[in-house]
Amino acid sequence: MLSAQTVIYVQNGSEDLTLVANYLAGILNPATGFGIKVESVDQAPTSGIYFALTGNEKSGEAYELTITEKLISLSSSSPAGLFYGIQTLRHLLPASIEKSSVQEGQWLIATGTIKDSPTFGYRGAMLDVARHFFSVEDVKRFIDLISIYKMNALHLHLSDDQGWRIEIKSWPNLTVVGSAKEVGGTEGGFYTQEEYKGIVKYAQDRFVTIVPEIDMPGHTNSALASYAELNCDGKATETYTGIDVGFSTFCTDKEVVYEFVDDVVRELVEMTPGPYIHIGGDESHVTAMEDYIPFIERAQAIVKKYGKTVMGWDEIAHAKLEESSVVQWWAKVENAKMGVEQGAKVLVSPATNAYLDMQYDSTTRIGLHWAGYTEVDNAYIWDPVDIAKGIPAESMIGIEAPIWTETITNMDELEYMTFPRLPGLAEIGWTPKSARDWETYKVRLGNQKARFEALEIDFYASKLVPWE
Ligand code: TNX
Repeated sequence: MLSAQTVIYVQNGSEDLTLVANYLAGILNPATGFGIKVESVDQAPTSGIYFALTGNEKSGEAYELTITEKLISLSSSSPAGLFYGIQTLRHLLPASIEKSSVQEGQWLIATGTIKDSPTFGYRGAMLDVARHFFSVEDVKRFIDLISIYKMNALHLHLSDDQGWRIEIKSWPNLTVVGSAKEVGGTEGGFYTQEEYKGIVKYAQDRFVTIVPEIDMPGHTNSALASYAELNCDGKATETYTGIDVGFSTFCTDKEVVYEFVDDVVRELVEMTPGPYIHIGGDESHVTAMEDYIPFIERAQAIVKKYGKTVMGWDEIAHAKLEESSVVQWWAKVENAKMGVEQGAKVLVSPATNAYLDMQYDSTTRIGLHWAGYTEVDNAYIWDPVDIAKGIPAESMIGIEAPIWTETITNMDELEYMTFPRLPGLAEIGWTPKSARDWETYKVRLGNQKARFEALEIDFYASKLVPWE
């Protein structure tokens, strides 16, 4: 039981441990009102909460949590593992722990031992901030929400036909013209580089890697409207606030296009501690294949030159890929296979099961349904290896759940589409197939209701789930 006397002890004053211990204190203190503190010890204490690092590897997301009547002991070979152990501890506490003001109650925790580790190293969500812009505060809240379910990557779709959302100092019109509007013609927005670095840091403190995406050579109208020279006819396009796709393209024969890509990638890389730069590559319907392929290959070479790994939507597999490159399967599994045959890796995001912008059913007021309706069970009852027939688990880095925002205009709508599907998708990334079962999962999900409410998450109360 937590009490006003509870202390979080960290082994030998380790800085890494202190950071995660402070994060736990930040979760426990608002609702308990205890003012739990972090202290350093050189030996395991007999009571309280104790964090220890075992071994010296900094990677490795496994953790062990042992709870006895007096002591909660959490160990891992890495701070990330401790962070996931904290999330588990959080779920073992009453849901009211999530409230931001002091709550009555006994903070009881069941005793026992949990040894836990993830199936996939990449467990992500994607947020489209181009169709509708989401503020820095919104993105931070989204990071907090995905990290409760042990996701560790947030892919930000930073540019599309309707908006350019990241400051690029060498091409300033991008954020003068290109970011002004969003779908529907309302005011858009962008992140300054300082703001973006703040997002990256916030994510890093929660062991979430930000994967920035600049979508090209299609989905580029916001850039084409900002700079005339990126167009074949040398004329800037009109800005666009509709929701069609596949009508724009860079002029792939022009050298200035590659100077542009080089500058954008260089500036992005300077703000990106994570390994990936996502180059988009989807739905370039007005780029001829003989132009598309060399474009992707040059963009890939630019990303490589700056020391990063390419990620791209599955169409990029038509080009010659580096073995390190990652093909994000969303539409055609044959494309993903073509990537694997070249030695590339696959990120699994089938639109039919993993897209959070798909409507739950025909009565859902927001969202799309081009890939079908995705009820809560459909988002849970699938397995990456089974669904991507012919692609071995070794070629998969993990799974990602994208949310596209053509119809999603604010945080409430975003949460409504994300919850309660995201916890199930996160579980597919974390838990082996043998331990996943809808009948027991739906009960566990139903128990999350109080937690969603305490966190003020707007969620879809699907009839398939026995909400407690
Ligand atoms: C297809 S998924 C797209 C996006 C849309 C999305 C809507 C992908 C790589 N391309 O441009 O926003 O469908 O669900």
